[in-house]
Amino acid sequence: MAILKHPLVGQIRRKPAKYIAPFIGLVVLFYLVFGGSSSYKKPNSPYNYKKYSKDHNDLIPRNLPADHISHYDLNKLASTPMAAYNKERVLILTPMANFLDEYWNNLLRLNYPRELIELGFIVPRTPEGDQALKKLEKAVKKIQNPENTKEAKFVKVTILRQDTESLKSQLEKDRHAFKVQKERRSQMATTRNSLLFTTIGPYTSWVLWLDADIVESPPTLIQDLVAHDKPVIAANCYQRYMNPETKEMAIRPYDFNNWIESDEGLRIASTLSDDEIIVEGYAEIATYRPLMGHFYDAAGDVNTEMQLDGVGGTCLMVKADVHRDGAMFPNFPFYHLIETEGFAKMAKRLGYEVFGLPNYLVYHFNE
Ligand SMILES: Nc1nc2c(ncn2[C@@H]2O[C@H](COP(=O)(O)OP(=O)(O)O)[C@@H](O)[C@H]2O)c(=O)[nH]1
Ligand SMILES: [Mg+2]
Repeated sequence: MAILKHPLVGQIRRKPAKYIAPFIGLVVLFYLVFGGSSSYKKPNSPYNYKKYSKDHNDLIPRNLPADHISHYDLNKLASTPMAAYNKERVLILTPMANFLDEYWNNLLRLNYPRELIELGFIVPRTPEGDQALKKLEKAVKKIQNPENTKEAKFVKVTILRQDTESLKSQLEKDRHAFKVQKERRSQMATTRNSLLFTTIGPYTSWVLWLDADIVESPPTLIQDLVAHDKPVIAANCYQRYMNPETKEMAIRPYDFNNWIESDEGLRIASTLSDDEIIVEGYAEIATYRPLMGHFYDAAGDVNTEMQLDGVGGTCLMVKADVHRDGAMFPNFPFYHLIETEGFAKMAKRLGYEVFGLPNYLVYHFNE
């Protein structure tokens, strides 16, 4: 081998330290300058993260015997209409760009036993998210404080800081613009998936998706939704507003993602290329799908059910097995649908039925 006879190889063999030490120094310097900075990306937010000692890990339960194994029999894990009676755990999941006192107070008014409710939040890494996080932490600490013996505590609260992109502007006119929908809905899908897959446990029976701007619902929300015993069921999300003509408060539909597929919707989908999506509620794509928002009947039975093909995530109850079987929020066009509307399609493809309650109202904040 000619290379072994090279004079330089001979010199390295005689005085290895002289030649190898500078080389190692160079490698270390390169790592410090480039390696360190590329693996650690400074967040674009002023929020200070607490430094944890290396051995700190909240996820490892303490004082367990070394041979401890957790057993969960998923056959015995049920999601029944008598959820509270059967002590079924409900995981309430909220992606949170803003913290609203009205949302929190409404959450605290829910009268499902708190020792059966687990909360999960995901907050974007934006200055707005920093504000939301601070307020949320303060509110959670107040309730969960062991010295607060007056109020019942939630069995567990998880707050995640998002590691994926968010829209720069969360103003209603910007986030609702038609041209940003694919990007925004795809980001929201990733966000919802991160939240779901990090919080669902082997003991979770129900997942309630509740947006951070739902400010009013019946206190019996959880009991009412589970009572229908449906794999997926959506409340009808409305909004209160001042009617400029009558000068009185009135209500109007807000969430247009709860819909029944139409022939025109299917026809439009058949003309689209693989990458294209349909988002409901925009004049740019008139699908003529019947929207649950328009089916509200003030005099009707609050328990009226209707089958849906698309759902929104504002207030949506899901049997945990639907998610466990693999139904998630596609952040890519799935049958030309994305995020919560794609989730409904995926649940249906997995063999589950999807429902809505047109006369059961919850209210979205009015910006
Ligand atoms: N984590 C996270 N949550 C978000 C983001 N954008 C919106 N949200 C939350 O996701 C939910 C739905 O978003 P929202 O903007 O209210 O949708 P809209 O009501 O359909 O306009 C709300 O609870 C928001 O607070 C985001 O970028 N990251
Ligand atoms: Mg909203």
